[in-house]
Amino acid sequence: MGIAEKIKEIEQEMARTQKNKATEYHLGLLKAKLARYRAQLLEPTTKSGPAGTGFDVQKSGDARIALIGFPSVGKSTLLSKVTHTASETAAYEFTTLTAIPGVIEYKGARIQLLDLPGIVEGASQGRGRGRQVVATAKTADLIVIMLDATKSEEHRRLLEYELDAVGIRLNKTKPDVVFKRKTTGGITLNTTVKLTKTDEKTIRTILAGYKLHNCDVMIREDITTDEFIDVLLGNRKYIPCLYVYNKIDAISLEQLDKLARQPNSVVISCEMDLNLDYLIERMWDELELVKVYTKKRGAHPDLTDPVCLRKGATIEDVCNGIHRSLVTNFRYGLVWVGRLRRNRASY
Ligand SMILES: Nc1nc2c(ncn2[C@@H]2O[C@H](COP(=O)(O)OP(=O)(O)OP(=O)(O)O)[C@@H](O)[C@H]2O)c(=O)[nH]1
Ligand SMILES: [Mg+2]
Repeated sequence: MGIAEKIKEIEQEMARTQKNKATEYHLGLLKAKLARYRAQLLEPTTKSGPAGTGFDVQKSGDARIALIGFPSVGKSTLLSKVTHTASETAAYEFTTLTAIPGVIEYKGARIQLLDLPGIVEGASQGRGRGRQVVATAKTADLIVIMLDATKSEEHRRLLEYELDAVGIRLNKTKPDVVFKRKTTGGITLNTTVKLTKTDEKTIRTILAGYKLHNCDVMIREDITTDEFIDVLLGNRKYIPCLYVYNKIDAISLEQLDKLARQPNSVVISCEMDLNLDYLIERMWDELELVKVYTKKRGAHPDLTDPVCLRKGATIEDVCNGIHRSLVTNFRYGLVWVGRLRRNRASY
């Protein structure tokens, strides 16, 4: 039996199993097993070539945004509208077969927008170029899930499932759990909050399932069983995500209103140039880039040429953004803070 079938079997068993106190333990085991098989699926196999690797497109600019969606939702149309992609005059007349980068220049930053082939259900398990697409998505600073506003909402769920299956967590923060392996001493399990979505027994079962008999675990958040498995596997990517509904020229006002009110969603029409400026603004906000202007003593800073960095960047990062050798001779810096950005959590 192949890994894909094994995964299917476990998923079916999980769907059959009623969720209650008595089965929680068994479900925990199944979840751990599932996570292991999914990890195996992404490992390279000699037969099907190098799996789990993305398209070979060099990262450039200050951040990367990946466009993920079913075929024909308008990903390539969007790329051609908002970026200066040279040659591909009518790339959207053909279905996209590889990753095509474009650059958005906005507020002094250069943002790479990656147009990717459309994915279909089963992408994470290697159908079509799907696996390569989802692997590329892992390298992005922001994922844009592009949807056809005229099509079913089911598509959104399917795409989320495919990304989840390869370890991408959308719009989530890393669970607040400290996990340390040890060589001896057994398991020390501490919690600072009451666990309502999982329990100690399930957690110990999962640890045993991974043959982790010596470790320190400190849980500081009311996590789920899945989140605990994420911590153990440690290779999860926590990436912000915007849901972009295209083709709003073809739906009713009521439908449009409903879509636009969903969290993390933007409605657009590439064809009619509706809301594209707002989309870029939202993408920029989600990336949470910090602009740093350097200046000479006694002079005004040059406000046209910022060094763009991720949120949480240090002065060392600023130095490295200017020149690799700068940091070795660096002694101190003066920092003026302009505007504090709004907090994502309160949004
Ligand atoms: N009505 C309408 N049609 C659109 C809009 N944007 C794109 N389309 C049409 O949708 C079709 C598919 O567009 P593409 O940009 O090629 O879609 P894609 O997502 O890149 O497709 P793949 O590369 O096959 O994955 C084209 O015929 C576009 O003209 C829009 O805003 N409204
Ligand atoms: Mg395309």
